[in-house]
Amino acid sequence: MAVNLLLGLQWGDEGKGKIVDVLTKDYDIIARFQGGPNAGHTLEFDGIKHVLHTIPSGIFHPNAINLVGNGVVIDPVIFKRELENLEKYNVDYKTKLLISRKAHLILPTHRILDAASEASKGKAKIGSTLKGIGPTYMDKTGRNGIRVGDLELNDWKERYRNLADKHEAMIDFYDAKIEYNLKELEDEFFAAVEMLKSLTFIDSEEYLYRAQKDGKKILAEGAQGSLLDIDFGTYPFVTSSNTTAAGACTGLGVAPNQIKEVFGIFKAYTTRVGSGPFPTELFDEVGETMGRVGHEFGATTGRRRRCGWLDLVALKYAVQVNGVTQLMMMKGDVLSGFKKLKVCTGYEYQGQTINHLPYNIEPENITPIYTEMKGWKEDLTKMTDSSQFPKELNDYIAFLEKELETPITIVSVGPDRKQTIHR
Ligand code: 2SA
Ligand code: MG
Repeated sequence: MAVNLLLGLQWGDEGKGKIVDVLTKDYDIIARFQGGPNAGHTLEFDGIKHVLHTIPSGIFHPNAINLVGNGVVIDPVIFKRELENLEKYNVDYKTKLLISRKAHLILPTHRILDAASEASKGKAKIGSTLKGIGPTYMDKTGRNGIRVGDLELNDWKERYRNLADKHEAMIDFYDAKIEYNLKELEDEFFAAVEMLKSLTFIDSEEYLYRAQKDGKKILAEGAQGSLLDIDFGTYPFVTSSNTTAAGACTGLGVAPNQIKEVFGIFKAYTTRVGSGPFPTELFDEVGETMGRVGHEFGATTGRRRRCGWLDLVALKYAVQVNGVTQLMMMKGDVLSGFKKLKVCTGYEYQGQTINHLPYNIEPENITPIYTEMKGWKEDLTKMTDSSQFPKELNDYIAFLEKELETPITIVSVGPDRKQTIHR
């Protein structure tokens, strides 16, 4: 049996959590492969909204195993809070949640370093979620990190001290005047580590290999989005992991030829939270309406998300880099009532029209070229079958499928599990 992969094709917040939750019934294992508590995956069912950060979005289903892979970075403090939240809903996480020994830990000083780095950049800041993601991946690639498996060793606290001391010197270097009480943060951290240690740590690449041999169905769940990928995103305004398909191989130990379907999720418009270029961003009432109707606020930080029209140049790039086999369109319901819809189908760049994503997409280099389409006025949120779709929505979908050369197999018409239409 192969591994299917689900990932976001824009700048995150496409609705990955919701779709993983919808698809979980067909899988035995849901596995996260990158990112960490910077993610905010929102699931809604039975009138309750749940936000997950590090825990895979299959956790609410009775049988699926949820795996936190080696590519993920874990903040024990936030993880503990997530677990406590699950207790309220009687989720048996002790048996359903497994953690890779090779996943790296976010230390309290990583969070402070993140804040200090951001403060030192002034206006050029990345707009990170301040969860310590960048500094933790720096320690991973710098070969200084502390991994989950280290918690099973006797000297891990010594290693912790050495690294935290080094971080303190680095924080001083930034001279960012950040106030913090390390003793308090460490007390909280060590308590959370104890809770983490009550969970099952595994060699996840071996576990997944055996699971595949046994015919188990595996779904790899991406976080953030393709345009935030450390290599292929809008660098430096990106996150510090590979959010694209290749990240599932390195973040889980799954071989490339084991990946079968690649589900690419996108919003019917575009949003971005944090700094960085966004060619189709709207600064007018239309963008404001998208944000208001779509409740576009960060699920982790509460920050307002920037909104704009769908950018097919960027989306095509993401489909290409990921080898997407099926598309899923989210939040089409938010566009109901717009008289005209615009879709960016090219960029004017250095006096030419181009259809690919160039090295530099800063607004001064790019003017989006739009194709206008007629909008639909019908409320989509109560629809249960694609036969109920208005003609204009069908035209929109058909246009995207043609441009992206990939079928759209799911159209989401609202945040609830039930508001999901298969085509
Ligand atoms: P970081 O914290 O180092 O990964 O930030 C680097 C950039 O990556 C962006 N980023 C995100 N963008 C969208 N959604 C994310 N998750 C949360 C959500 C974000 C939130 O689901 O809403 O609540 O604000 C996410 N995580 C990281 C980030 O904005 C930086 O541009
Ligand atoms: Mg999100």
